[in-house]
Amino acid sequence: MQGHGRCLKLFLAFALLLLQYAKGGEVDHSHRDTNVTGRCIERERQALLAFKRGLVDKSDLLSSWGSEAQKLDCCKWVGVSCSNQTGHVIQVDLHGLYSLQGKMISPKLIELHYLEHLDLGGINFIGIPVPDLIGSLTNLRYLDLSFTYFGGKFPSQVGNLTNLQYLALEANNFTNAENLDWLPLLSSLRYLDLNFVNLSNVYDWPEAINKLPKLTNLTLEGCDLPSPILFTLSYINSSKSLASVDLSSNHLSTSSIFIWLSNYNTSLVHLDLSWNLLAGSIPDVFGNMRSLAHLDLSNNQLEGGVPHSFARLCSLQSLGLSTNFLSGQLSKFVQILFSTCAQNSLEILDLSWNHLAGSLPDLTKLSSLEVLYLNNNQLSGVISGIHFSTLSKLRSLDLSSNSLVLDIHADWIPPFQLDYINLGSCKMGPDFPKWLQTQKKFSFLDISDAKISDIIPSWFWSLCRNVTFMNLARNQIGGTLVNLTFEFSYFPKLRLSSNQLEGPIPSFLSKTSHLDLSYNKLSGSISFFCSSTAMFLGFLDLSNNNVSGQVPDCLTYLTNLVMLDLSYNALFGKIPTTIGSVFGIETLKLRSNRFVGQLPSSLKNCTSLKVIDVGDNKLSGPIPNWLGVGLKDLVILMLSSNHFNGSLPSQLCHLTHIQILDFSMNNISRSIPKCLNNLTTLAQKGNPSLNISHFVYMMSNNNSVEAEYEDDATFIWKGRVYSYKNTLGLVKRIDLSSNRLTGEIPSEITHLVGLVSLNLSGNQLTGQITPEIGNLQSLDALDLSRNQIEGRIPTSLSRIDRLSVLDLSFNNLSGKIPIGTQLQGFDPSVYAGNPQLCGPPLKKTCADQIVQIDLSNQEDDKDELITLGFYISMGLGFAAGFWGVCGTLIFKRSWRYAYFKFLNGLNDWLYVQVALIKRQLKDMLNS
Ligand SMILES: *[C@@H]1O[C@H](CO)[C@@H](O)[C@H](O)[C@H]1NC(C)=O
Ligand SMILES: *[C@@H]1O[C@H](CO)[C@@H](O)[C@H](O)[C@H]1NC(C)=O
Ligand SMILES: *[C@@H]1O[C@H](CO)[C@@H](O)[C@H](O)[C@H]1NC(C)=O
Ligand SMILES: *[C@@H]1O[C@H](CO)[C@@H](O)[C@H](O)[C@H]1NC(C)=O
Ligand SMILES: *[C@@H]1O[C@H](CO)[C@@H](O)[C@H](O)[C@H]1NC(C)=O
Ligand SMILES: CC(=O)N[C@H]1CO[C@H](CO)[C@@H](O)[C@@H]1O
Repeated sequence: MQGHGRCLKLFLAFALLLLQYAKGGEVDHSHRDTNVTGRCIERERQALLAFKRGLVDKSDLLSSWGSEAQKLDCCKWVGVSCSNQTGHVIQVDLHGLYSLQGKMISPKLIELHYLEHLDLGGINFIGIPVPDLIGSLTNLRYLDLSFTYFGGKFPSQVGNLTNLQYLALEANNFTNAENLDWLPLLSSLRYLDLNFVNLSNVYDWPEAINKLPKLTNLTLEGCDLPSPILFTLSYINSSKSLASVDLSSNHLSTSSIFIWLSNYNTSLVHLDLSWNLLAGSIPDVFGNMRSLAHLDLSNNQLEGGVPHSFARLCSLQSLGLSTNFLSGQLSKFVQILFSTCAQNSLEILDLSWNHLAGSLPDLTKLSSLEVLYLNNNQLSGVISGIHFSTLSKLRSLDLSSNSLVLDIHADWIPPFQLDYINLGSCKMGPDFPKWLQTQKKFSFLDISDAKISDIIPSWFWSLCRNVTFMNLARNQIGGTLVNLTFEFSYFPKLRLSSNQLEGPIPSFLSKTSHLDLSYNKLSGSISFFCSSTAMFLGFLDLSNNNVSGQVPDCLTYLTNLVMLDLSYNALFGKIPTTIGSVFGIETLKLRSNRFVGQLPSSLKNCTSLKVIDVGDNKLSGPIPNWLGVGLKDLVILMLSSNHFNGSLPSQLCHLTHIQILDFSMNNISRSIPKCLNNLTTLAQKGNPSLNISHFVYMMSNNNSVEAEYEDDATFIWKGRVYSYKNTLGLVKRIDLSSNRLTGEIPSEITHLVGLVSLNLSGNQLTGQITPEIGNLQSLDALDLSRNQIEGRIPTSLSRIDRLSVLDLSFNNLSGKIPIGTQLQGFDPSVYAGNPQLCGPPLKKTCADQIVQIDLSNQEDDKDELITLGFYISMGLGFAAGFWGVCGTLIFKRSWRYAYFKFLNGLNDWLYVQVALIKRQLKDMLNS
């Protein structure tokens, strides 16, 4: 939720624009006097026509602008208004005609000298600069160029428009404004919107604003505003009229901003400082803003509690303090806020995502409260119906992610009708909450993780007709999902995962946009989505159930599906060819079923696929070439534990985004392709994003909304089954183990410096381990066991500091195990089955008994982690014995690398001894 608010805001704005456009893109011109004819002045008509020629009007929105006889009166043209006295064009308002594009602005526009109102908001001028002539239209009182995507230099010529009262330049693509020196010239300005104009170099912006005596509304969202410098804060001449100030999404960090704002103590009504870097405690300054009705300080780094001065805010209607580091008892907050006057005015209180503790205090005085968000704090205690007894206006309630218990009498009749109910993680079981039956209007319901172990009552579903989101996950809700004959009004997002639901999946669930039924006991076939109502299904997770039968060949209905997970069920038969019609699919998981046959070739149409996991089935045939040709976006490809045969096609090397390639436990033969160095993601260290996330388009409330989901992947890692989600982006692995691969390990594999795990065990590989193996510096696990690899273990292997799992057993390796590193720290079994290997940690000594002591530091990169603290910790570690060392390493993971680096540097015989003792200790502990 955190951090998405802003995207949501932008998205909603965009959706609204679209909606307006969809409604015909018509502007309201009802105020225009349509009866007066023949007033249009020819020179101005020609200027307007020239202006039109500078636009691209594909949808013919300006069809009324023409030279034909019946169109002579330009005062009747769409968006044009003339003065009813002089006949001059005084207004051109094309706001909201979003399909218009601008190529240029005709210089003839200058003829519209009497123009007072120019609104081109939303016309895309694709980066051309604002022409200078704008500065000549000096009668302009209203200029709106927001969302016009003009580029070039900031148009400071608007400073010539001294009559301007309204100026909006939001969302253009100007280069940084160098100064606001032009601004004080606009002495009549009341409304100024420079949202998303880069003002990062304008340190004196508060001074420029102070010089506008009539300014009431100021919005500078996302301008990269620097904090004001104290000496630029002048109190003289400052405007006293500012009522609404939006400085959200900037870099404001110091208290100088509060000093500046205190100029406007008496006038401020609306103040938004959200998404800045404000730190420390909340200052007293707001308490002096007597008219303040809306205050938003959310998404900063504020600490402590609310100051006592807040008690003086008698007009406060909404207070947003979400996502800060506020702490203390919630009751203290409530006491201060509502001790006096605000208790009657406050409608919206958002204290979510802080560190507030204590129990829910008495809220009954807040009788005007409509929205209460206390989620994601550290609240505890028991809530009863009495807490809400007077809150008859409440419509949004979020208490989720605390440690609250809802102890509500079964007969409780709440005084409110909620629209938004989020009580996730509030314990309210074991019975299904009966009071929900009184709530007839909710569109959002989350009672996940609530310790409900009951059956969904029959009255429940009919209340859900209009939901857009419903989450009952992680309870013990049982029973069958009855096949109701109703349809959802919208296409809701439903999460019912991790419950005890049984029986077949009813067809009314097909009219959803997101359906998660994973981890239940559902059975029967999955034909419920064979219906045209499934067309908006974007996310479908049925994994870990008991559904069986064949996948019906009607995937053609799932035209918007992005994610399909049918893993861990009892499905069988072939993967239907209609999968090829799910063009937008990005994640396909069919793991652990009993699918047979080949991968359908229609899958190559699904060019958006990023994740394919069909592991643990009975699929057969060759690994198709088209995987590498058509599915270029693949990040994860898991075909393990099937019956695939043939060779590894060299086309796989085209998968430049691939991170996980798992073909283990098949019958793949021939050699490993040499072109592996083309797998560019694996050939890079690290990863810019930790997770692999996808956006799903969803329908809700007749609007489209995007939702996000993150991929996870489960596989065997160091001998255990692991699931990765939040850090999946860091997992880079190749697993070709347990096949019939032959030939040498291509040396190109050492280009894959991002690899974290490489498993080639259980094949028939020959040749030597390439001496460059040490290039794989990210490697955490290397398994080459059960092959026919010969020669010495390259010394470079000993320089992979992170290596924590190694298996070289059952090959034909020979010679001495390189000394001076953690290679001696591994259990001897990792070298077993190589009769000609010798040296520690093996008991077998080598023929040449001379132990080389190399004290030179091979690592030329210095490492700050090897600090005094590290040595001390090491010392303590050794003092405390083996577990002390381990404790240190487990405690601070980054130190583990430092530790191994340190040992590499040390690189002497002594260490070998220590390693041996350590291993013996370990053996002792294990036995
Ligand atoms: C003409 O303009 C005046 C002032 O702008 C306005 O009061 C009047 O209603 C207008 N007349 C018509 C017929 O629109
Ligand atoms: C702006 O005003 C100044 C001074 O009146 C004038 O010299 C300049 O030409 C004007 N610029 C534009 C673009 O009209
Ligand atoms: C904005 O300008 C930059 C640099 O001039 C350009 O790369 C970018 O594509 C422009 N964006 C839009 C939306 O025009
Ligand atoms: C200016 O701010 C006031 C106070 O917040 C608000 O009521 C008004 O709608 C704003 N005006 C515009 C044009 O946005
Ligand atoms: C669903 O919405 C419709 C239309 O807004 C309304 O008439 C109906 O009462 C609502 N039903 C429920 C259960 O909320
Ligand atoms: C007085 C006059 O011209 N009235 C006209 C105003 O416009 C409407 C609709 O265009 C006509 O129906 C009236 O006759």
